[in-house]
Amino acid sequence: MALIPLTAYNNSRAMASADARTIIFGDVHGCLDELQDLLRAVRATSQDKLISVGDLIGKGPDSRGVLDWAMGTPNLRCVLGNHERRFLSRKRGAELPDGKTLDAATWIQLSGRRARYRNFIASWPLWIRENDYLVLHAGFDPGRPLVRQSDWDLITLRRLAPSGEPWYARYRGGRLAVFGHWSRREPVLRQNAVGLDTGCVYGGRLTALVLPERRLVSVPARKIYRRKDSWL
Ligand SMILES: [Mn+2]
Repeated sequence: MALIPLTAYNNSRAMASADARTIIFGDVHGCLDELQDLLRAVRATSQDKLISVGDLIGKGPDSRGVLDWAMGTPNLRCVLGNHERRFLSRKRGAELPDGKTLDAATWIQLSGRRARYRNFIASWPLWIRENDYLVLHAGFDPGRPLVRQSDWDLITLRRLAPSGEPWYARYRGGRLAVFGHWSRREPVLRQNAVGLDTGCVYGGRLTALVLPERRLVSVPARKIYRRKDSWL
């Protein structure tokens, strides 16, 4: 499949455009410094539409700061990630299908304002669909419409059973699907799908897709916040 004609990792050419832009960014995981670096690199303004692919929180150094920023940013929309789902479920007897819960350090970072954060996150949708793009956290089975996907797949799916293929390899839709969740050293770039999780919390990069020009912008992690033994 042909690649999208993107100018990858070109941070120096951020264009000041009078037209409304949509800036979709990858999994932040509490990396507030890098999020601010990224917003500077794309020269984000209050006129831009900002969209998070989810997993603003979890694993990283400052999930509280990221959520406070999000709550104070009216031009931001977010889809739900599995780490937000863990946060919403973190109470006795509310185990998720993967048996995982929000990491203890993040839970502590959010102390004192958890009810406010919970109310905020509870309003996030599982996907955002516009004419030209679809944003979701992880993936879906392209053989079924979005409304017939399980919530769990939308926030965790990477590969299709039984083939084991990445879900986006089967996606034939014309609408650009933008997702996160599957961290890789390089973004997934396909004609109709872009994966933005470039593993910032693992010492990789935080990456955004700027629409309509389909330009990628990324900034490096300032440090390795979480070790990961192997990643693609
Ligand atoms: Mn995730």
